[in-house]
Amino acid sequence: TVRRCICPGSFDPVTNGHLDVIGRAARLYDEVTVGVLVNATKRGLFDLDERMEMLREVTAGLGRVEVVAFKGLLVDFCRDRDIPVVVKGLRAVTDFDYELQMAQMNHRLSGLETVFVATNPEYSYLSSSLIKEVSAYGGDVSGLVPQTVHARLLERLQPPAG
Ligand code: COD
Repeated sequence: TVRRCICPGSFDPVTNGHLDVIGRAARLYDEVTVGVLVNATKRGLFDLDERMEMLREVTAGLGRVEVVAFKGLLVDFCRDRDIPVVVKGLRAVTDFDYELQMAQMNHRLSGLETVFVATNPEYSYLSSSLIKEVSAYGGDVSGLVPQTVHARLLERLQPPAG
């Protein structure tokens, strides 16, 4: 049998921290679905298509990783696709409360299991929102996001010269 898992998130945009978790999930499971949340109320810096395009570019080399949008409850999406496990990265204690709540709720709703991987300390302070904030004020985030994301951030955030 094929062992499947999902790495869900907003990925606005994908960071090296996300990529670390996705890569490790790909080594633990036969197939990884990267589930990109369609959030109608929260407008991101990048629209859904851009977020998915960046994810596809940076996961292309991993194999057996598919990038799919989902809306509604994660448990419903996982039930439809026969995915029994969520893989999440735990960055620090600050993640713990919320992640534990979601894991317990998801388990209660459908029996969906959550597996946590301890994040690479090199990237454990990274979040998409911090990346956006730092680059918006001209800070250098190269090395913290994949090259293609870095290029798009510069293009998106810097006013054209002249
Ligand atoms: N290092 C390692 N892992 C990281 C890092 C990092 N630096 N940053 C983020 N991650 C991992 C974490 O596991 C994180 O949870 C995941 O990547 C996604 O991060 P984001 O910021 O892109 O995504 P979030 O936090 O906006 O995603 C939240 C979900 C989409 C997973 C959640 O809201 C959800 O499941 N929504 C669907 C609706 C639902 O079912 N709600 C009820 C939940 S009980």
